[in-house]
Amino acid sequence: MIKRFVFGKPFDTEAIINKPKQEEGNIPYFEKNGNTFSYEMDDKDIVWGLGENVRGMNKRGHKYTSWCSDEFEHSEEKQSLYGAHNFFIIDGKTKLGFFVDCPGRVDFDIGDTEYSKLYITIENSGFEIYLLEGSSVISIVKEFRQLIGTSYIPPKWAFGIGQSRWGYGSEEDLLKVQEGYRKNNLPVDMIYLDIDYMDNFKDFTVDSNKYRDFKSTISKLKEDKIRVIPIIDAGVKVEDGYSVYDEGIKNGFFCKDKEGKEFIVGVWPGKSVLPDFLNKAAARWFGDKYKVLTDMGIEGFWNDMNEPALFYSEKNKQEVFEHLAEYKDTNVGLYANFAMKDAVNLMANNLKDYKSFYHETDKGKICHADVHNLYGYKMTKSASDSLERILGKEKYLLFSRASYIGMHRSSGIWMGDNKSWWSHILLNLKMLPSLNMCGFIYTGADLGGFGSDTTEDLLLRWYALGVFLPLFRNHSCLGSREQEPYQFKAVDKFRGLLNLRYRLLPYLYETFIDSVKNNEMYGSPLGFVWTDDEDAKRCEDQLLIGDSIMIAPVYEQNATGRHVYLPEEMKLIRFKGSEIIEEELMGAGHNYIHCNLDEICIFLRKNKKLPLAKEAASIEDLDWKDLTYIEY
Ligand code: MIG
Repeated sequence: MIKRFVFGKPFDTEAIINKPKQEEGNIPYFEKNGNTFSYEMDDKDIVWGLGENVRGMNKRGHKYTSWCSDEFEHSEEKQSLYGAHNFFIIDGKTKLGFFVDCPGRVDFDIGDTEYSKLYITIENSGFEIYLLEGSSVISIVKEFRQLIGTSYIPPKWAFGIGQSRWGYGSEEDLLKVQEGYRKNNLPVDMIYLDIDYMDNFKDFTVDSNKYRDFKSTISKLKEDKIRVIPIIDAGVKVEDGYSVYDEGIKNGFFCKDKEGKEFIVGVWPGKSVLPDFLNKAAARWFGDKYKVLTDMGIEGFWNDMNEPALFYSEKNKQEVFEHLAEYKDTNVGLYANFAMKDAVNLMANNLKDYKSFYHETDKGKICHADVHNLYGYKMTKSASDSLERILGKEKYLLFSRASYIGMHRSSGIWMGDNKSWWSHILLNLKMLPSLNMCGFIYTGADLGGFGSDTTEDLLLRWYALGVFLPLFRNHSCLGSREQEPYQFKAVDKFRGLLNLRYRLLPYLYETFIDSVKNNEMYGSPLGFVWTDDEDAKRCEDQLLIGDSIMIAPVYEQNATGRHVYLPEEMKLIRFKGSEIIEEELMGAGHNYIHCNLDEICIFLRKNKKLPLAKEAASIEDLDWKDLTYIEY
């Protein structure tokens, strides 16, 4: 049962494709006080959802804010990451799904202020609320997913291994990665280009000092079955003579300030302007630019900095410097010291800036802050529309950093700037089901960690989770330790895990397609399946992948195994690299499982079978039909 309530005059986000008729009256179960809705939770209620966020699968005990943010430190106290995914499910005696469809800021206080109280506060005056009732969590997920429409399916090769690093810019860099993989007999399907390939960080340009002939480099790699996936940033460099800038100015396609002048911000190239993706003509124009690169053989992209992330705005920067000048000849004590630092740090992604520029929409001029959470979605939609026209449906790879529900229909997301921290293996595992609930199925994390220096053992353990994620990509930050698998002594161990990825792909791909087509979970908390098992419901470090297997990756450094909870009898399949070395039936209950750095333990459910392919050097080499089956 889905009920739709409308308040004020909402801006149509296009998150929902099948809108039920509008209800009159109050929202059942919830109390309304202004724009705050509250709900009384039972002690045992679990709250699942909210997509991309820190902390647990059970979101209870913290505050979250939907406000797409360039947040490079995913620590426990954070309340917002890059996505705005306003959907959650209360799982108790009463089971309720709740979705706030609103492109502005929304706050969720889930038992933080008061353990038994859930508060939702919406800043905009116009919004829609969907209340979903069902007999089980999974039935509510399915209802919701039907409401928001079918998720994106990338081409098959997008399920292969991807290697990325901020810093690869030149042809030499690409060829070095290719050689690193091929010489070490490591399978690979994609190499990513970060901002370094561009001429002065200008979108849709290629630095001619780094490539003799970009197109032929791309086709050379393609002959080796490797696709090159470049990044595109939201900000456009201010530079006369740069066609993207010139055309955008001529047509009025960039966001403007109150006075109607282009709003100038600072991003990679320094002074930049923001394409107005909420203006249909501007979006279409920007989307068409991707053709510059598809014409050179590119078939996939990642969209970045589209919260949009702002280093500063030109106007605010001036004010900050004036303010700082006041400290120059004064005695800077404790509070002045804080204020001085804050003045600089708060220049980035400043709310005042987000309130200072406007979009030209079908509904007239709208202040950015009121529609902030749609920017990345609409940027990525402009790209996916164009790529679908150029390459065709299911023929392009596309994922974005910022997102809103609705974007899941035409692209994926990655989980953003994690760190080479052990705790982030677990964080990324927990994010997967929350994202799946919101329709984001094609997703994955920067394996090895983006920020900080990784270690061999951390990368191996991360791969043991990554093997099961739809998007498999090793990515790291400029200046961090190089973390391609061939940089490590244990390259043989890495080879084993990478080979296992391809062996598992028939199962993983089928699971992926099934979750898209039937609105199922790809990675599911145990509590969605064993709904009356308290231990299963509280288990937050294991996942079901599809309906046949359970995974339980090791995420503690120096651990030689871990605790695993089995809600029912299962068959343990132990892989050493890509080979099975042990199969053992295990009874239900709490167990301790040993698992070496080069091993992966998969738990197969009763009456299910796991197909395994032969190893392959790339997706194109994979034989999807020549399978062996492990049965239980
Ligand atoms: O704020 O393009 O999340 O993957 O390597 C840094 C450079 C900008 C952030 C992305 C990251 C990427 C980096 N970008």
